[in-house]
Amino acid sequence: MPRLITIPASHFCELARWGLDHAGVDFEEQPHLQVMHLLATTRVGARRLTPVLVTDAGLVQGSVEILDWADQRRAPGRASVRASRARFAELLGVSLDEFGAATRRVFYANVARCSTELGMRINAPGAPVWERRLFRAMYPLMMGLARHACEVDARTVAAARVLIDRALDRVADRLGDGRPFLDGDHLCADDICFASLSVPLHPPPNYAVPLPEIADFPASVQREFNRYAEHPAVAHALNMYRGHRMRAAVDVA
Ligand SMILES: N[C@@H](CCC(=O)N[C@@H](CS)C(=O)NCC(=O)O)C(=O)O
Repeated sequence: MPRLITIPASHFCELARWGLDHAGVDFEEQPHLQVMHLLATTRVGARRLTPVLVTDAGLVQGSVEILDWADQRRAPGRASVRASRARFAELLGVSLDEFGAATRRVFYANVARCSTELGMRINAPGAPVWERRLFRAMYPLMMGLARHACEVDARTVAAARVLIDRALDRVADRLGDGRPFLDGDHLCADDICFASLSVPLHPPPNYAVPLPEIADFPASVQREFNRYAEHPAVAHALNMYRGHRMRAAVDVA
């Protein structure tokens, strides 16, 4: 069975996970905490970043690449969703990676406002016990390294918020004619990509990894979630989760 190496809190990993679930492809998820994921990715000969799918025929690396890999192997009766980075970039006005990096900066800015306990509940579900213990013991250092890797500072977070607002407005324009999906009448890869990469803007329902309740976050983070949830583009992302996320729950024992 293919193994999906993930950082459970990562929205790029969620995109790959959703692609596999949507296609009805069985897989086993191997969640790791940030920084410690490097042991898992280098062990299989992958580059640094997750998600990595380990298959009998070799590695598939990259969220969209895994979604497409799964689409080519989809179970009977599952609808095809082929991703196109170019089409997504045209929709958002920025590339998929730029949008994902921007929402990830907001994620890290929000997690920095949370207690260590809450941060562990957000970041650690499913990770091996030894990783959780070590990460918890060195939490400020680990989160600092993760923020450094993602170039998170006041300037980049402010720029990310501007980029996100512009991209959301473009998505809302596309949805302005009342269409239920970004492509028209059917769920398409853009809906999955957009909804996955928007997860940091507002925790969605029906998520594969257990997330804290909104009420558990600090008030300032809740305010930001609420502001985003009012945007029609984020409302669309949440609707995609509500109606179309066929999830395989991550084993968080
Ligand atoms: N273009 C990649 C981006 C993947 C990516 O940025 N992954 C992040 C998690 S959100 C990661 O593994 N970061 C670990 C690191 O920077 O060492 C994709 O689409 O999968």
